[in-house]
Amino acid sequence: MQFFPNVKFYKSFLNVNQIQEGKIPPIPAVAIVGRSNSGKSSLINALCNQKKLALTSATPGKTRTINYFYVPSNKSHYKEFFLVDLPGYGFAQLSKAENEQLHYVIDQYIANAPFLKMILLIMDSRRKLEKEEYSILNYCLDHDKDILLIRSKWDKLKQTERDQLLKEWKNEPILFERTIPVSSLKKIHIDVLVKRIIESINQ
Ligand SMILES: Nc1nc2c(ncn2[C@@H]2O[C@H](COP(=O)(O)OP(=O)(O)OP(=O)(O)O)[C@@H](O)[C@H]2O)c(=O)[nH]1
Ligand SMILES: [Mg+2]
Repeated sequence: MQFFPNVKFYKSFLNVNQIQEGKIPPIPAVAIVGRSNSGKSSLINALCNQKKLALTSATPGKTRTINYFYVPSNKSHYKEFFLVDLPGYGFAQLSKAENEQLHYVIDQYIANAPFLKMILLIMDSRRKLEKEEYSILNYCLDHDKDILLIRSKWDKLKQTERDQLLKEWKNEPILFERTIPVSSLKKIHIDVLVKRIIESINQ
């Protein structure tokens, strides 16, 4: 599979309390979480091979709600599931209180979302993991949640820079086995990620 066909917008929610069991279909969710402007919405579009399914922008803070997208089953390959676009954290123009509120929404989502099967933690390939990423990563590892570390905007790097980063990442085996460098723009490794998501959904 190269991408997920026929994906449709399902619903937006302000927080996890609005996403109650019984009110949404009991099917797995795969959520994309990461810093503002890291490429979450672009990744949804690349995974679904659509241009404007999830709204993207060069201005950070575009996605402000928890957006659910419905992925219909592909009978022989995978069951139906939701792809979830979360608001980004760490957006400098927000006040401290607003950023704390965003972290609260995201943390509550990760801890309490019904049927949450997998988390895709996305970050710009050129950035180092910071306390926010370690906190999400450690939470998922401690709570036995399936997590992948998606390194975005891989197209922006020269081959020598890619080689250097891959060498660095290999020094952290637990992270490296979960790491997938991708480009939503140039469709690099989107098929690899599709495969990993299907494996998780079918488990
Ligand atoms: N070169 C390149 N640019 C990308 C890629 N993915 C995203 N971008 C750009 O990065 C910017 C932010 O992308 P979004 O997908 O809106 O990021 P987001 O994480 O959803 O941002 P928020 O909703 O604000 O949290 C846009 O200008 C995208 O075009 C990529 O793979 N390569
Ligand atoms: Mg977004």
